[in-house]
Amino acid sequence: MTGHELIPGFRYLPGHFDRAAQEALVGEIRAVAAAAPLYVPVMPRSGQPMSVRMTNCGALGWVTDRDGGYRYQDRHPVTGRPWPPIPASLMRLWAEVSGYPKPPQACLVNFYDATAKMGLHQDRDESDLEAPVVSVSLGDQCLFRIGGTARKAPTRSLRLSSGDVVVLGGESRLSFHGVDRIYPGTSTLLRDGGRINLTLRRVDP
Ligand code: MD3
Ligand code: FE
Repeated sequence: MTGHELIPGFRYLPGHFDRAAQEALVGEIRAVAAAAPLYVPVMPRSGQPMSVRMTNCGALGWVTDRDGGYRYQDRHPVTGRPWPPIPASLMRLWAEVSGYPKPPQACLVNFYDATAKMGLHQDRDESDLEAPVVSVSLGDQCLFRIGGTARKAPTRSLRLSSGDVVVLGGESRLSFHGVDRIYPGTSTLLRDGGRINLTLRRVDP
């Protein structure tokens, strides 16, 4: 994406994590998913399943279901147990790149298989919209798209690779964004392929 520096508050840190750090993160996320299994989220009202599988770590997790809608809650919706803690390496990442004084409360884990995608949306279920969102990509590359704060504003596309970090602060925090496609076979990090995206979030002011 050329000109992404023109979206105020958007920072792209390509290759922030080296291969060894990516492997360590995958191990930590596998442990999270062992305690808090990936599940299929469904859209409010329609009950349509999303193509991404999800789980969380941290005090709060982002969840969605037919009747309750989009929200943060302190329990896994299937097991009813608290979410496991955010790994220390991700707490350090937040301290290094967020520029925000309070720690993250939630880390949403999205798993994409070769056919999964995520439609254009805004993230606005957090009460604290001053805090940035910090994203980490692991595994196969994806085509990420980001626009403006109006759905109809023009968008730019960026191919995100394993180890890349994106910080969405300032005006970019309320930008519409999504994942148009996964590029299968573009990374050897995950034995069975696919892509993991981690988003660190502050929920309460
Ligand atoms: C721009 N995830 O979980 S990460 C999401 O790759 C989400 O799984 C995508 O959108 C993924 O909500 C994109 C990059 C990202 C994350 C949060 C943002 C971009 C953002 C919040 C505001 C603006
Ligand atoms: Fe999002």
